[in-house]
Amino acid sequence: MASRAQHRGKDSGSPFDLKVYLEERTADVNEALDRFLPSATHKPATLHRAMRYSLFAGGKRMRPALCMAAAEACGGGGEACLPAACAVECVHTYSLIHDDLPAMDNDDFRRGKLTNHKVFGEGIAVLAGDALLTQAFEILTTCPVSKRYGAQTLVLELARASGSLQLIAGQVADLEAEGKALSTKELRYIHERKTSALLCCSVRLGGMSANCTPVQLEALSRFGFNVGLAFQVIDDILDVTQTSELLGKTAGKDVAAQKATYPAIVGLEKSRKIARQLTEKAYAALAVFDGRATALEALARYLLERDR
Ligand code: GRG
Repeated sequence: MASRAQHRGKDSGSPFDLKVYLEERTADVNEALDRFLPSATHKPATLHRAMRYSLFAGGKRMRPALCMAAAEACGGGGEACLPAACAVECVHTYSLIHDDLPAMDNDDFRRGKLTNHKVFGEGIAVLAGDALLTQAFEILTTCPVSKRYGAQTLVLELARASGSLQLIAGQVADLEAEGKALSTKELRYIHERKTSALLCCSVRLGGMSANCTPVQLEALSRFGFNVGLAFQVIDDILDVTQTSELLGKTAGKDVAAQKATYPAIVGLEKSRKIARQLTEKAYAALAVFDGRATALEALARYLLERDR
């Protein structure tokens, strides 16, 4: 099956339209996720319904989009990058389901809908998260491999980003920091792991799916790392400036939980400045792509300027 990414966009000669780009890539990812996941009626049906409930609840699909845009910047894209794009979205969705549990952030709303445990109960929500994490690795094994990047390299990439030194380390530090005054250095440690690690992994896996050169991989790492940090700073800002309706999740939770955030530590204006500076660093990393990273650049701008 040819992806929409191959039908339109990068070679069409028309000016780049991020809205159309995101619609097309999201449609491709949604179709692929639907193919990769067991059907909602497959036994145990409750579990598969719960996995699909959160996965198709209307997330922004930023990690898959970044993954696909990175592949395209390296001359790849299309079907070849879809397994990596779907794998990172499964890990991301698992982390949100677990993050929303009463034992963690205890949230009732996510992606504009009731959280997984509110609909299916805590036990099934834990298991749906576990199953999505495992599913991510199964999906990743269908990624075409190249001389430079074998299956082991791809699996290691995702395992490291989601493991106890990155994503989960960030969540642990976040939990342990509640109610404490943090320095910006300590807050950055959390943001690097909780958010930046998976965004960085998304673009790296996209590059690997396109057999990128070591120089391109290094550039994607710098881009992903900085965009990831900017993403979390903006997320902190939106938590205090936007409504729950617009965000699709409970706004103002960071303040209520006395969480250390950039706005709480340095104020809103300085936080906006930091997000802009991080985005500038991300743009600078794209120089090696010689104008072929239009989608990555547009995504970085969109993430900086987003209102939800
Ligand atoms: C292992 C029990 C256990 C839990 C793990 C790792 C973890 C739980 C949670 C960390 C995940 C987390 C909430 C990170 C913050 C990153 C972030 C800003 C998420 C929101 O991303 P968006 O805005 O969400 O892209 P959508 O819904 O649009 O996909």
